[in-house]
Amino acid sequence: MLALVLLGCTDPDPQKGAGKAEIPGLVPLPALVEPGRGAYTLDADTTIGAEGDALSSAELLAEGLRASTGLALPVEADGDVTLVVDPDAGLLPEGYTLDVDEGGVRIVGADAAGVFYGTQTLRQLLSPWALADAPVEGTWTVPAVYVEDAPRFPWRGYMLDVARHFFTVEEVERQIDRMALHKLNRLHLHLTDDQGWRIEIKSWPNLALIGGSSEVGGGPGGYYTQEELAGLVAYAAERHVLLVPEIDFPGHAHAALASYPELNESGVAPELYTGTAVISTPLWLEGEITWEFVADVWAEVLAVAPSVYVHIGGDEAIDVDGETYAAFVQHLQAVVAPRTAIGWDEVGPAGLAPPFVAQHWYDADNARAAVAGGGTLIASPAEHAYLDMVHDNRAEFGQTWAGPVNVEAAYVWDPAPSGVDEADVLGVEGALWTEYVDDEERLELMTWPRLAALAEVGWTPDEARLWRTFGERLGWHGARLEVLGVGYYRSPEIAWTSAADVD
Ligand code: TNX
Repeated sequence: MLALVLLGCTDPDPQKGAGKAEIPGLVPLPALVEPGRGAYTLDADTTIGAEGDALSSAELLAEGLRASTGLALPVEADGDVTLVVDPDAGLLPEGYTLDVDEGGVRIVGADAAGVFYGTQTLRQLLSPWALADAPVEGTWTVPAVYVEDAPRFPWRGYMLDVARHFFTVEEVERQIDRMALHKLNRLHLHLTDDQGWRIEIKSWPNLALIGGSSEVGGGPGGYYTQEELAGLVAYAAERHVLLVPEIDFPGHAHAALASYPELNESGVAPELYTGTAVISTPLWLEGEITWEFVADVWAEVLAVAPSVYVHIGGDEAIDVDGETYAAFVQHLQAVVAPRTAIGWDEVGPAGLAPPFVAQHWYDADNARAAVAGGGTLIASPAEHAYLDMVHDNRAEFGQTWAGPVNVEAAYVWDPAPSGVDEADVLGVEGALWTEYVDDEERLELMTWPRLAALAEVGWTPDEARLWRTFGERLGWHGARLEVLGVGYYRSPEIAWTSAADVD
């Protein structure tokens, strides 16, 4: 059934038809969108119905819509907007159906995540102003439609490098909210690097106190207490986002070495590093203390972040010979077991035991080696998925080594590198490295709208994706980002709709 209707989605104008409701541009595009006739309008009497596993999505939906519409929208067992989890509805994992007619809205999810994604589609079917965080005048009409939807990939991620520049809990929470609207479900926090250590480790307190005391450019840096990180884990989980912590070893360890003299072969701690160039100081792998240190760090991180997947780093271990590197990343895999280890693509040929995941960023040979060794892939090829690359040649800052990466480059690509089956690809992740991203304004400018393009690569069936129609939908989506207060890059490729021009 799904496959049949998908064909309909390649029609350049699937959403138009005589007498049919006009459907606003949805991002990411659902697998199937069939416009109906008429509409349902939220009003003072509208109730939201949900029980059990659907309840938390109902509360979040109601909370958001109350803020913008000023309507009461009580959550009750039965409602005009009904949310139901039904594992027997024949839906794929994270999938949902959404049915709107003049009598109301019904969302059925395969699981709690499916219901949540149904509510995200519902938010996009309303006026962009429904996303406002304070009451606005508006018509809260939902066009009649039938949506049947499920993601292409289970991994739809965003990596934020909080090590080169630190971002506060509130700043990270705002990005989680935005991820959720785009049906993204993995927040990968790059917690350590040469320029900073951002997570409190109680058995090695100087990591945060010294290693967390600065950042690129010499600013004050910062770190998350374990309690704060646990709070972020919970905040993300409520929005069906899994927080995946990365502790990057054995390279990129300068901040750790600067925090403890005894972690250095010389017995002397180097100065903190605040430059933008990648230096990738490696751990002292011959030192017994290093192995104790690594075990202590991971024991505490694993206790705070319950994710099935954790990221062991493994990139750019310049100056570490291949054999030593392989033995060490294999050791890291054992340290984090039974969690599934993810490493940057250099772990591909390093003999990790399946199951493991390689995050492909640079070298497709490494990615192929990972798959040959029984691993799966997260696709983050720099020329499509690196959000620190300049958008275009007008950019005033950003990396250029794999760029520019414009919206089209972020949208038009295949997550499976040549020679790899899609079945071996877990999904897609946009990565924001922050050497040149020192505040939230720049963070948003680099992340959006490209992360919206990547979200669609990760969610929408490939047969239903078309660059031209995506551009049109994204133009409309710009009004949503604007209402949310996202300072996104006005890519010249897109005809942006201004929120002021829509009801
Ligand atoms: C490469 S990608 C790195 C990062 C830099 C980035 C800058 C990867 C695994 N390593 O350390 O921040 O390039 O674009």
